[in-house]
Amino acid sequence: MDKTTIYWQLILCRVPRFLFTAWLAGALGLGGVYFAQAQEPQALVPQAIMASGWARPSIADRPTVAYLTLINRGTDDRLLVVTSPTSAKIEIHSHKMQNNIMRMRRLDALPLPANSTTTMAPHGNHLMLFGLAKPLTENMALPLTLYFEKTPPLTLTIRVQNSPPRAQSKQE
Ligand SMILES: [Cu+2]
Repeated sequence: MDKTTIYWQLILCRVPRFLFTAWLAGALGLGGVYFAQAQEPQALVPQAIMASGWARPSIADRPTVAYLTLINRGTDDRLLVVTSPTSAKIEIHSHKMQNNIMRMRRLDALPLPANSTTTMAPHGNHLMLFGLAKPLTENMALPLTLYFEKTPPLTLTIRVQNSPPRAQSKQE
């Protein structure tokens, strides 16, 4: 075995391994760029948000409350506006204890983190329905349209009932 053969063996054993590592790193790097580019348009694709809920009967036409459960299987989003033909104005409220007093505060938006379920419930976040066209009575169907920051609007019908439903109404 002459010196040249040993030299080439070294080249073949060491250098290609180094080159392979460099190529792999480059390929992964390029792959990352490729996937980032490939994934970007997906943000424009509608994300799946499902909603269900219930509303409390109103006392005459006084404001009443509704509670939604929102399942976000897409990316981070926010609930911005809720409308209903039965209500002149709907606000998203938080409900917190402050100095032993329950306080409601209007929220500009309700965060809906990616891959999570956001639940409104008594003594927590809720919808406040103002200016009812007619009193809400038990078993009445209440249509709602939800407007999100990213996801297209979602219309659903929730039921008016005195207590939380066991099986909540499904998205339409
Ligand atoms: Cu409220």
